[in-house]
Amino acid sequence: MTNRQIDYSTAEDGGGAARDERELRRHVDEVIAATPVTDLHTHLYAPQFGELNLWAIDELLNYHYLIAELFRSSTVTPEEFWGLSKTQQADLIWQTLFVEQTPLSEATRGVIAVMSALGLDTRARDLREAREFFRTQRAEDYLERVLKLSRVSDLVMTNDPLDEIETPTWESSVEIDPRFHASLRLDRILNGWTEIVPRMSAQGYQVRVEIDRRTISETRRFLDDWIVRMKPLYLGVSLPDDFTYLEEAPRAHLLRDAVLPMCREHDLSLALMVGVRRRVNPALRMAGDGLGRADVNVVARMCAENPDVRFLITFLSRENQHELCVVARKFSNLMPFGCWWFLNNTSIITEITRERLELLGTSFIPQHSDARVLDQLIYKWEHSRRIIADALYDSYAELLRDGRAVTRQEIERDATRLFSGNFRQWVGLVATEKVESGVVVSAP
Ligand code: HDL
Ligand code: ZN
Repeated sequence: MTNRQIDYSTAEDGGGAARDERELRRHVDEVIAATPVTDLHTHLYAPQFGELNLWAIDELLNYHYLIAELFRSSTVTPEEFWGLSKTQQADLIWQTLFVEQTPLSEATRGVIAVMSALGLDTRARDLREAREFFRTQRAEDYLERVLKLSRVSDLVMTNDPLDEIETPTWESSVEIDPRFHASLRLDRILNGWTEIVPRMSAQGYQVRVEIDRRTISETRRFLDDWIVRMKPLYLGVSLPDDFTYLEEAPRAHLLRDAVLPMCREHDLSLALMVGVRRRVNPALRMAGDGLGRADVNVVARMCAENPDVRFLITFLSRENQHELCVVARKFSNLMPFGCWWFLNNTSIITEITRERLELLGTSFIPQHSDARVLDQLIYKWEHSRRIIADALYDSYAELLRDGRAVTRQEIERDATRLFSGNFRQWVGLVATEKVESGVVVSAP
């Protein structure tokens, strides 16, 4: 890594007017490769959460993206698949998608990228070598190796205060790895109120299916207690494509009278992830969700009605992305983030990142991993860094053609803002690291 300060400023500034776009490309690639990431949305868990912390080849291959792809190429039915053990499922997925076929999808290429990064045979006929490798890994050493390879300095979990497997860890006094930050996920409350009332009641909160004043105050007490316990960086919820916020159903009532007041009281952002159509094919279980185009104006209305709340917003439909950029130009309390789920593919990340740079400059968060298995950080961030580097390079090259070069420091500033600064500032998380002259340094 060179520390040589290449000054791209124009001749009149006295700097060396390096017009060599190859030099520019090299500096962009070096900076993007070295810049630490704060991964704002994952389904990973700190090691302290035990069985919830998923890693290694059998978990990698049982990713629900791969399960959905399996059924397109296998005669095995979902019912038969769910009857197999996890290792049998992984063997079937490996044989079907990686041996009998060329792994060209984002999710299959991702497994290849992880295996390659770990020095494993990516053309193996079976999983014996991979399983033997992981059997010899100490969990804590492997965690450090994955965070180093992916250059993820911090990540945010998706935490559910009504998940009976997760809550005992929060209720114990165990110290959570400080690199794993919490977010408080509200899906069960906002999207499944009727079903969740008994479980909230069992936790000692006098809530009723019919939402009255007492239920609202008890829901706020529930949120208050879990915010104090989890110290989340934000509150989050996924919402269907037909979300309107105007409906009188529990969701809008709870959002308006319980959740948004809590955001204000605790100065917490609200992450809205809009456009999921749950259980399009229930037989596929977690792999059975789909998407739909949503109404971005609903989010615009929420930003307008709640100017004192900061929103983190992502949509699941490609068709909503340009609208989201335009709405973000209208509301400074809206931070667009990520290329979520079915958008997390090279062709679409490329399109979304470029239209965001063109419409928003660097005032957005380009990506989150949504990783469910620790090892996925390696490929999800390698793939996205490559694409973001291309988009940034082309933007700088355009700027150069328009008459202004960039310095190495400006590239580092922009990359730090995109990969961590925008998010950390939005949620009030003190910056810890940034890249300066090619070296990762602690931020002031
Ligand atoms: O609702 C969400 O947070 C989604 O990301 C779902 O968890 C989905 O199953 C997923 O893993 N997408 O990547
Ligand atoms: Zn997710």
